[in-house]
Amino acid sequence: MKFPLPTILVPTTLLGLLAWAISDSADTQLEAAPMFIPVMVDSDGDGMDDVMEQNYGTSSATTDSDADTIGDMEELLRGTNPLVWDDVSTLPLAIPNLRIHAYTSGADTTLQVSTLRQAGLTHIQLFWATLNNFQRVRMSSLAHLPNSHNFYSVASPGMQLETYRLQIPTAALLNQQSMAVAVKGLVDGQGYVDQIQFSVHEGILMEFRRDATPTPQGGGGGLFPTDPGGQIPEEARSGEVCVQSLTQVGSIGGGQVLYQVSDSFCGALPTGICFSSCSAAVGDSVVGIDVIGLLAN
Ligand SMILES: [Ca+2]
Ligand SMILES: [Ca+2]
Ligand SMILES: [Ca+2]
Repeated sequence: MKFPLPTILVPTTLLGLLAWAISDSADTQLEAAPMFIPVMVDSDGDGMDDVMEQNYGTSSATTDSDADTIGDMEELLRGTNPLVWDDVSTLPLAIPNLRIHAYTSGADTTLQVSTLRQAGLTHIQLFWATLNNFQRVRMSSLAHLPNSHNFYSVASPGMQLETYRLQIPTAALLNQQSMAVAVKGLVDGQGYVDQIQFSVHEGILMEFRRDATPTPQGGGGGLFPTDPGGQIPEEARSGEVCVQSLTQVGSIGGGQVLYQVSDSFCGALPTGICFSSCSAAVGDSVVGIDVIGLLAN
């Protein structure tokens, strides 16, 4: 069986940054029972919900998992690793940012839009894309769904962390094999956009993380299940993630780009999963959905 990754958009230059050791214990089968942790619960009040903390390996009992004085969610927005101690005296000053993250617990998936800013976040827009459809999501159509809007103080002088959370039925994401959600907004008056790309494999909702995924080893991108406690097929190996290098071979138009898998392997990353068919994907052609590209048209 080929590993279906029709939505993964991975600039090869980014994957060139990835480096980690292959785990010797990679053959361990994951036998975890499903865990249903309530969504939109942030026990330590750092702007990162408990399920999201579990997904990233951070602690839901302390705001600053690595005790470097920068909070866990603030680190994700600054691009530093919340699991690796950073010397704040040598770090560049924080700059504004806008990010979208997702996590699943049971039947619920939460989309979280987070911003690190001085003055404020305005003109927020959400966009939704599948292989056949691209649309702006009307906020009024989401008003009935559980949501929250919160503010947090942060270590960066003069800045504040602001989050919007929206709870949607996981089933709404599972009925598409490939999809992407983008957020666009003005942060301190400047335009920002971010997107999260999903793919469904054997009923599991997966997200692609392209940037510094927090791990004790450093970071990297790849496919991760959005539900840290969900059932995973027997062919999947826990503690690893399927990493693919994609080379662009053509443009289809309509925001879709054709890639060929030039490299594909299982790499050790806590909370990741890898399928035995991962490496068999080399040579496959895949279609990437680029919402940001669509927005630029
Ligand atoms: Ca938290
Ligand atoms: Ca920290
Ligand atoms: Ca850190």
